[in-house]
Amino acid sequence: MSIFSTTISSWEEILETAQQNTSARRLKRPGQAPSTAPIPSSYHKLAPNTKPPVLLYRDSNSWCPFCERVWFALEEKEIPFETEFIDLSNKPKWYTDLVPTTLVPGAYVNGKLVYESKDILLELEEQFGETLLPENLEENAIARQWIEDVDQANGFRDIAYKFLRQPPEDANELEKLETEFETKLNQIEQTLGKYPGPFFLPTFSLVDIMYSPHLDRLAANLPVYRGYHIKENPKFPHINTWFAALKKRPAYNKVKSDNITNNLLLRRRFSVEPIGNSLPLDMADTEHIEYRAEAAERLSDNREIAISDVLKNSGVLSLAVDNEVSTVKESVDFHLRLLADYLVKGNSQLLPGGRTGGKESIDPIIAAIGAITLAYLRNRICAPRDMSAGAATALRGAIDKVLPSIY
Ligand SMILES: N[C@@H](CCC(=O)N[C@@H](CS)C(=O)NCC(=O)O)C(=O)O
Repeated sequence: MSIFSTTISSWEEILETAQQNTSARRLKRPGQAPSTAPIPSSYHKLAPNTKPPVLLYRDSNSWCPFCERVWFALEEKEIPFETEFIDLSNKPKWYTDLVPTTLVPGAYVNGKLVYESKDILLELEEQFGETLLPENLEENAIARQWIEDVDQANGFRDIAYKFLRQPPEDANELEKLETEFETKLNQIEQTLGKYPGPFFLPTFSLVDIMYSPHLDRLAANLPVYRGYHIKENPKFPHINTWFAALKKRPAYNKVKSDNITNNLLLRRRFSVEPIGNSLPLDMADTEHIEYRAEAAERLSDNREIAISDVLKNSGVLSLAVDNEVSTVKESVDFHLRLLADYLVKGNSQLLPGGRTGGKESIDPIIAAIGAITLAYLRNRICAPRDMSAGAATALRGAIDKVLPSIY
């Protein structure tokens, strides 16, 4: 019996159920990479046929921590914006002519060109009200000083990334870097303890936004690449309370990356070798219906792109018998649909019994195509480029359940 006889919903049915369970939507970008762009949560505030007040130039893979700061602030301040993606491996001349540093992020804020993440953040405060700076004058001055310090004066970022990316052969050097890094991290821990509440200042501010993309990446990567833990480390209670408070902010959950994306990126982009396993998935996110629905919505709504990407890049076509591409395509389609259906239905979706699952066992080539498709997708998905971090975690968690049922 063929696996295709397993009853699963149509793409249209899955999309409909998914959209009932999440408000997350993306803009399609036909023929372009990335194939979708986020829609700002504040878009509804924009009068019809008006341009958003901000145009953000950011990296096409959404990996850049500096761009993440700006996106975070735009979401917090509920400023509608448009995104233009810049391919950093092949920056267009118009962009390098426009922006003196040639780096992303860059932005037009009500027609004014601004670059350098810190300066864009301050410009947004200037033009849209100081909602992310304290009202109290003394605290306001401290915030501005700390914002200046994050990237330069306190040296935290340089040491942190050196520690993370240093080739591990030289054990002494690595130990020295770890000590220097911990000293810097301790300073952040002390700074977070200066005011009551979980944030750097009495209220959430640009200082939190300046630190979050970097501390997030370090907390995801250091355990895997250096065996060093920031999260759940009793040495850093304030930093851990700060992470927990960030996780409650909708804007943060929209713009952040997930641990696996961060882990894969470090290896691929910076060729750092892991010394341990990837961090376990956040199980709460894998069960969250809103995240599961978002992942299913993305997969269903963007299925043509997903299927052609799997066919082109995963190696499945090598399993085509007599060059019969349509059977491979059908199998890729089927397994993605099985996954999307499982995401919206959860454990009530009856999964196939696997290659050795008795009478209903699957044709081994079909099962192999399914296994490749899902294993490829697990590492291909990149948050927040393709979906939110929570949805990416739910998707990877669902793949971990579906994969063993087919192969
Ligand atoms: N100080 C800058 C740093 C920006 C930056 O380093 N951007 C990187 C991406 S993460 C970039 O544009 N790299 C492209 C290049 O170096 O050509 C800021 O805060 O905006």
